[in-house]
Amino acid sequence: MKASFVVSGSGPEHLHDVGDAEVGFIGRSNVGKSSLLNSIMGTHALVRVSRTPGRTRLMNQFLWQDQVALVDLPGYGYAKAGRKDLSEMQAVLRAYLGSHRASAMVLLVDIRREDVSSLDRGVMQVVLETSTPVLVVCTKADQVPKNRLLHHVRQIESSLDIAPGCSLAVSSQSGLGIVELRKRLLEVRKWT
Ligand SMILES: Nc1nc2c(ncn2[C@@H]2O[C@H](COP(=O)(O)OP(=O)(O)OP(=O)(O)O)[C@@H](O)[C@H]2O)c(=O)[nH]1
Ligand SMILES: [Mg+2]
Repeated sequence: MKASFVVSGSGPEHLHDVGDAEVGFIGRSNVGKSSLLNSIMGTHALVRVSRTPGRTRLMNQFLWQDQVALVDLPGYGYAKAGRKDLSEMQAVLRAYLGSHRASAMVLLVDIRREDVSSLDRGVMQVVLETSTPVLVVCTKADQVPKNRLLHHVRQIESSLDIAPGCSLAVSSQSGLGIVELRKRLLEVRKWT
């Protein structure tokens, strides 16, 4: 596995043209974006995992396998950050999508939240408006009993209005779904 940090920036104009494709990772603060990026890339500390939520303020770009650029976008919905944080995040997301850098997006939702938040639905809508392909990834799958996993996944799919079977359950802790996610990311140009 090969991975490197490329650059940090407040907007898409700071990112570099590296690899054959780019994928943006978005989700609520504390959902496990940075941990997932480390798991995908097989690194432990390349992406900083926050002890306090809401810390990733910048876009952080990584290059994985010399092929795919992965961008850790700022998290949203951290209660203490308030409304300003939300509108800032939406502006950042719109700017990122508007730059047409991303071949696709990965939207992360916590698998324990069967009914996803209106924030996640809002983000999904913004992404779909730009016709960017999106994969919904249900994080922290180690936190629900195995026999409840599918139920949670189906609930999330239904509350985001996506077809059953279109999301992927993962765990950075147990490694569940990581091999499948890597496989999909390497063929991201085929996503629809
Ligand atoms: N049980 C479990 N905990 C996880 C998993 N992934 C992340 N966490 C924990 O969730 C917390 C947040 O993880 P991060 O990866 O920093 O989340 P983030 O989405 O990058 O957060 P921000 O950058 O603050 O928006 C940390 O305490 C992680 O250890 C997982 O798969 N399972
Ligand atoms: Mg983070």
